[in-house]
Amino acid sequence: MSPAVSSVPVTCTRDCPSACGLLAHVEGGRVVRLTGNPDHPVNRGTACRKVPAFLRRFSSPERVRTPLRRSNGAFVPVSWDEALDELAERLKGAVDRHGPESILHYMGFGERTALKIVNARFFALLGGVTTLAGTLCGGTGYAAQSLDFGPRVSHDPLDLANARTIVLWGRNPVATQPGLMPHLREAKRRGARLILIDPRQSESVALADLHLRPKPGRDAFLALGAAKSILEAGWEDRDFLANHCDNRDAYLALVARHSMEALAVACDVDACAIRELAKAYVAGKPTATLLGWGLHRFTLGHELVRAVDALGAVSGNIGLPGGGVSQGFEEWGPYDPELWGAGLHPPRRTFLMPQIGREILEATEPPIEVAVITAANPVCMAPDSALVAEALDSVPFVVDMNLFLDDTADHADLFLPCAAFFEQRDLVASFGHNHVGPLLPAVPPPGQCRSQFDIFMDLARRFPFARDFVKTDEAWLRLLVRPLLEKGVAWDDLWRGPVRIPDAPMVPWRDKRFDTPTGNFQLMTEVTACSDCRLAIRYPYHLLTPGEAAHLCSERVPGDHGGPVEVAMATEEALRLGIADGGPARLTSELGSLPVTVRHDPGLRRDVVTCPRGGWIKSGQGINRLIPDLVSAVGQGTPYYEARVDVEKAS
Ligand SMILES: Nc1nc2c(c(=O)[nH]1)N[C@H]1C(S)=C(S)[C@@H](COP(=O)(O)OP(=O)(O)OC[C@H]3O[C@@H](n4cnc5c(=O)[nH]c(N)nc54)[C@H](O)[C@@H]3O)O[C@H]1N2
Ligand SMILES: Nc1nc2c(c(=O)[nH]1)N[C@H]1C(S)=C(S)[C@@H](COP(=O)(O)OP(=O)(O)OC[C@H]3O[C@@H](n4cnc5c(=O)[nH]c(N)nc54)[C@H](O)[C@@H]3O)O[C@H]1N2
Ligand SMILES: [Mo]
Repeated sequence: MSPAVSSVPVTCTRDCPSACGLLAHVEGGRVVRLTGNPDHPVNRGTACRKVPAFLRRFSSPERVRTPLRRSNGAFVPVSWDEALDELAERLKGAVDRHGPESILHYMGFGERTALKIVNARFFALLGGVTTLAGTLCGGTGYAAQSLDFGPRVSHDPLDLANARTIVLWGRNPVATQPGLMPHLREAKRRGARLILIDPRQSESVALADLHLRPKPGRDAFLALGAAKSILEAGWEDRDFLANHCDNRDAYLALVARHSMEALAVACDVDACAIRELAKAYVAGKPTATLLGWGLHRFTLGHELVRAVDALGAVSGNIGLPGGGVSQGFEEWGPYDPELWGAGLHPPRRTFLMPQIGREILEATEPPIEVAVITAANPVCMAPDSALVAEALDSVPFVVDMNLFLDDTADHADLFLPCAAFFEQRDLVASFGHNHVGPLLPAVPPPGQCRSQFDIFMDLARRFPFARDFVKTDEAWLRLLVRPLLEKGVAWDDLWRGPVRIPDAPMVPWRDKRFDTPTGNFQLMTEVTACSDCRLAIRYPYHLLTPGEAAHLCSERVPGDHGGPVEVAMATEEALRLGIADGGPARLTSELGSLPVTVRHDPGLRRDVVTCPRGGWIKSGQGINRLIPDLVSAVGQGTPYYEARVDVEKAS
């Protein structure tokens, strides 16, 4: 018999770089509290404000507890056997009649644990279905950093202990990576200086000794300006530039081509502040730059990232403990690449995630017959939501695996209710640090909910490849973690608490040998001239839609929506338009318009309006109805923050 009271080590699987170690406190067969695991070296016992809300969310009446099949427009409960028999039939029928590429597997970011790799393998075994290329999240920055350094590697967040200056560049950890806070607070206590670069006064301004507010999408000019200032003062790292970089002359020519005044105008930060930033990169060394996901969301996002990488190089912060230009980590990096590499995605058709709506609608050879959506809410979160909804409605059979009936569920034919994170066994790596944490089933899933792993194993029993594929979670996990075991991690240790990936560097590129074709760091050589486009005249405001502290993307329930989208606008700009604080307005883009409430923000730039991402369409929000489905020039990312809008007072 298990004790009536226990605490089980688990790891948060929300789509957040923190991937915090948590303890699930179980009493009377229920998780009564989730708290930070004091043994986790990154979050160190802390837990963010969303954690108690998750607990309420997972036991809320809105959570779906039985499989649902749409019948005459409405969902009705069905048994698992009915649900999986029909799904198997549909999948087999699609393969037989139209080939495996008539099936789309849309894998979202709701959970990227180790066993999700096995779910994806199911589709590879069907013969290789249509999968996704590109990303709604961090593809641009990954691709940009990989051009400069070779495949992206970041400083371990524990290396922040060595930094004298920390630059949060387009990143907002107070809201979006609370698990990093112990390290930022400790750095501040030690006297480290913190600089925030963000067009808005984000929550992280509370940490900042200096806040620069560039015009959105213009950070490349700011970074070039800081580099120019360093070069003019003769403070550059000459050894690094001469011996470890390619393109030095072209980069220096690029910097020389622009006057400081022109650069200051281009990013709309005054030259004095740019010089102060330059000084922080040199006199304040080691300077750790944490690039955020805010920089990815531009068509030319790669230039922003590469210009900051180059600033790190010029200032001598690359390969330096406490320095570096860091961005993220690979969530599947610790697992066996034989299982998640090429074999996972045989060379078959891919659809661009940033343009998923039009990709589905335009597909002819073959058209999509079955779409299986796992841990995602694309109707709400992908750009041009109306087109995504239309696309799903054109697919004969849409399956949604989730916990809640969100905007995407409205377009599904079959809904399969999944387990929450502490109701299953799995392993969790992070896109924000180097630790792998355990997930143990603190309690069983409620009602008929099942883990996605379980669902795919049961589904696979209906296919001829079952013999090799159907295994226990433990058997699959042992295969997945082979590289960790080979590096000396003990299997049992993986289940006791967080384990550091043994060969993950604390300080990458210390030897100044880079993973590029020449072994040198690649300095950028071009920045696209900025000229405001035609759209800017009709739609004068940049629309930024960052994450909000209270919710993780669209993970909310209808009751969390307090009315229309709340848009922040510079106070003087709102007053100019005659819109009172809390007053109604219309937000209009080239795609349409939305009723909103305007909140005055004295700290915001006048050319920017912002609102959080993630509010549901059916609760009167759905900001992605206004955001066009562009693709970034490098890395197939999604330039959400390229969206332009107008604001008008509503009566
Ligand atoms: N609470 C909470 N946590 C989250 C999320 C959430 O929705 N809520 N989302 C999760 C996900 S999916 C991700 S990818 C991460 C993202 O985490 P972050 O890296 O923090 O990304 P964002 O919130 O998109 O944007 C960060 C900041 O970039 C700023 N920004 C926008 N445009 C520019 C620009 O041109 N230049 C500069 N310098 N800054 C700019 C925005 O104003 C914003 O404050 O957070 C994760 N964590
Ligand atoms: N306007 C705008 N839109 C954006 C962005 C932006 O900056 N601006 N940022 C984008 C970013 S960074 C991201 S990452 C994407 C996110 O895009 P999505 O991944 O589509 O969106 P989420 O809201 O994170 O949805 C995750 C879903 O997974 C479900 N889920 C959670 N845990 C589990 C589980 O264990 N099993 C299953 N089956 N489901 C589970 C949740 O209930 C939720 O519905 O959105 C993007 N959308
Ligand atoms: Mo993301």
